[in-house]
Amino acid sequence: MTRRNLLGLAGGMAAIPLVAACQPRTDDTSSDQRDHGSHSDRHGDDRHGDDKNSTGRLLRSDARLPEPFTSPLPVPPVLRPVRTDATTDYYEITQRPGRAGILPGYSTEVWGYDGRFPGPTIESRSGRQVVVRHRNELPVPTVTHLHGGVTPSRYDGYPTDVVLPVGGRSAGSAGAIAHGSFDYAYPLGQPAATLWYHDHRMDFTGPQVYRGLAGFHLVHDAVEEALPLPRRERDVPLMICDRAFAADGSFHYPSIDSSLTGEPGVTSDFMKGVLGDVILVNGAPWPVLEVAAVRYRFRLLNASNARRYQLALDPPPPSGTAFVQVGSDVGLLGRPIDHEAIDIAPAERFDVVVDFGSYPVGTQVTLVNRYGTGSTGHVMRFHVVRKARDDSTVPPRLADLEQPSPPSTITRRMKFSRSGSHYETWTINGQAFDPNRIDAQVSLGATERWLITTNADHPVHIHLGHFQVLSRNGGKPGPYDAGWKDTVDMRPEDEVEIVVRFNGYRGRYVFHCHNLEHEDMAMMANIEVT
Ligand SMILES: [Cu+2]
Repeated sequence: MTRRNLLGLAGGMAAIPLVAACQPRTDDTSSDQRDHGSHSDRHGDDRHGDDKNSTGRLLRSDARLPEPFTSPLPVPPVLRPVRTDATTDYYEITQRPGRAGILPGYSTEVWGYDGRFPGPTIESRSGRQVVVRHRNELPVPTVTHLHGGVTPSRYDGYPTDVVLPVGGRSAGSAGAIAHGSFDYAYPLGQPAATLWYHDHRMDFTGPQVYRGLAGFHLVHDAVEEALPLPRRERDVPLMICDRAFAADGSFHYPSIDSSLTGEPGVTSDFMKGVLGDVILVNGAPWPVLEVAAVRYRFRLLNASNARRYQLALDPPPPSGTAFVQVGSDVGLLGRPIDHEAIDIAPAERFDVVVDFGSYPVGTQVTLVNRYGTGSTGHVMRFHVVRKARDDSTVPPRLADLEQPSPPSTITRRMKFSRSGSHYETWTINGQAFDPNRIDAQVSLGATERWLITTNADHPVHIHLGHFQVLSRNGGKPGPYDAGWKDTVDMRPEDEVEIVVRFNGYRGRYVFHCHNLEHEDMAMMANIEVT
């Protein structure tokens, strides 16, 4: 019997209505149970007060948690290249354990890029190649994926293409194995965008990202630089994620084997996803940022394993809209879009401008999460401390957005659901991930029309292929679907039609759910570009 079957018999039980009535109550969200034909197992109340807008289960911290809005917002340092030549910038990152003072009075071990969480930010220029030598000084194999990158297959971070720890022995991985370090080469022939890099190790992505393996990679280009958007210290990346902390201040995660060297996966009660009760921004709990009463550009990234957020400002600005969106996952929008609030699913990015100019000096503006309650209902705070000169604006036109012409018929259908004889695992079209099976054969340069359906909250992420949403549930795209994307937020029972283009490179790539617990439980499939 395989691990997934074992997990299934335990974890799948709750999905069978007759049995579920006898199960102990949990604070699982109920949303993904609709497709099992009965509502009798839905939990009417929620003892732990978490939201119904994420598929997952709340894990409570045992550590003493600080008052919110007491830590200053950290901004990850920008990494300097070790050398550059006419075409390429070369970087070196060592993945290693480090210590971080995340909660006051505690020291937390992180597994970080250069021992930091978040990792250092890489800033690069469209059209200039970047080579990052990743050295692995962690006790486990790792794989690094540049999320949103148009990258040759060998460097894309395929889940079995592991980098073994320095001095480590091969554990029989099925992929390409590097010993101690590997040079990831990124051509970056793509427009300005907020990309991010994170671990992608087969079966262990959830716990390895949770321990800290995530960082920003910003791409700039001439189109972006010609725009009068806020710059420098007024262009701030915000990595939002939730965590739980054990009594000793360590990250608390329900791994079956916390060494991450043996049995993969989480305990069966967390197979829907792990939700923490502490919201971190750039690694600090509910931080505060002092701002001038001017415009700021915030690159919002949801780096959570499973949590969705609805972000809003409290109080809302006295005039104007809270957020003016200027970019989506993989580039600038054609025109800005006003949002009073933003729904953001795991792995999505929203590049937004917030104008603090209409708030009186002295105002405390809280970035709230309307989908959370209690400790998860707020994210961070902006303190408007002074007036300042503001030369920035958001112009009515941002970039020339290509509108791909989709084929007239659906070329592929992808159903993301929990399935198997006892709903034992997360699958795509009923199948668990198999590195040896090609699920979609695509011609290089092809434009395809995909119809994606879901039974729970599944943020669907495609490697290599960027896409636009054509329709949502038979109607127009949703308010958060604009622009070129690599991840689409799908709610239970959603049906989303996309047009996706596979440009750049031949080879094998994955697409998967970016709820990392679902991904680790095999909700992933292969694309082969030929
Ligand atoms: Cu999922």
